[in-house]
Amino acid sequence: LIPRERRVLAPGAVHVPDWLDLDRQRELVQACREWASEGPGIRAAVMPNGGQMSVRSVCLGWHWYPYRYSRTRDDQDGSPVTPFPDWLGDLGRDALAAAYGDPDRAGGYRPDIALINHYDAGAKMGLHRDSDEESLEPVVSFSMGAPCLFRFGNTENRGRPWTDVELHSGDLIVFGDESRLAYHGVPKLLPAFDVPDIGLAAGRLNITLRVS
Ligand code: AKG
Repeated sequence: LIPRERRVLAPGAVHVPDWLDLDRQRELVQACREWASEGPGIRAAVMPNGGQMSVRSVCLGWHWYPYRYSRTRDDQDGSPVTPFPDWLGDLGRDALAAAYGDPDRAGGYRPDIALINHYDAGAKMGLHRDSDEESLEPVVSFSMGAPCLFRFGNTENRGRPWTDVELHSGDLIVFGDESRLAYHGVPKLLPAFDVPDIGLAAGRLNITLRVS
């Protein structure tokens, strides 16, 4: 077995395996289920070229759709986005402290956007940069359910160099500083052996926290 230890992928980009314990994962899955059923519900966003994303997503705080943010679900029914809960910000600060080992810096982190993505077996996310936020504060990312191949690239283009990482249920990724605008994506889900029972019947759940 390959040891799963905290690993710096690039300056400012850190992978912390197994950071969320099972109870926390279950709470998050349950919360995502509730968020996904509010208002018009979870949806696969449509790209400007008319193609539909294979990932289904729901947002808190600010609603993202290609390629901007709004306080209302403008590509759905126009209803106000679900508020970003304080407890999720607390979790984001704890995650940042764990990844960077700097509680002082983490104390000032105030995420106000959550993007929740659900991947079914065939879903993927092409390499992209998270560049629709004005803030360059770090992105905090939680993985739950089926494992995936996560590709963390460079800040210049979608090509190499990149680092491929397996993300498993409970893993944390943080990318900020020099890596904040690095290309990254999910080329594929991996076979779901040994996925813990966290109340997620199938697929993979990812939550990213960001600052607008
Ligand atoms: C995004 O939401 O921008 C992502 O890149 C998600 C990555 C993931 O699912 O791990």
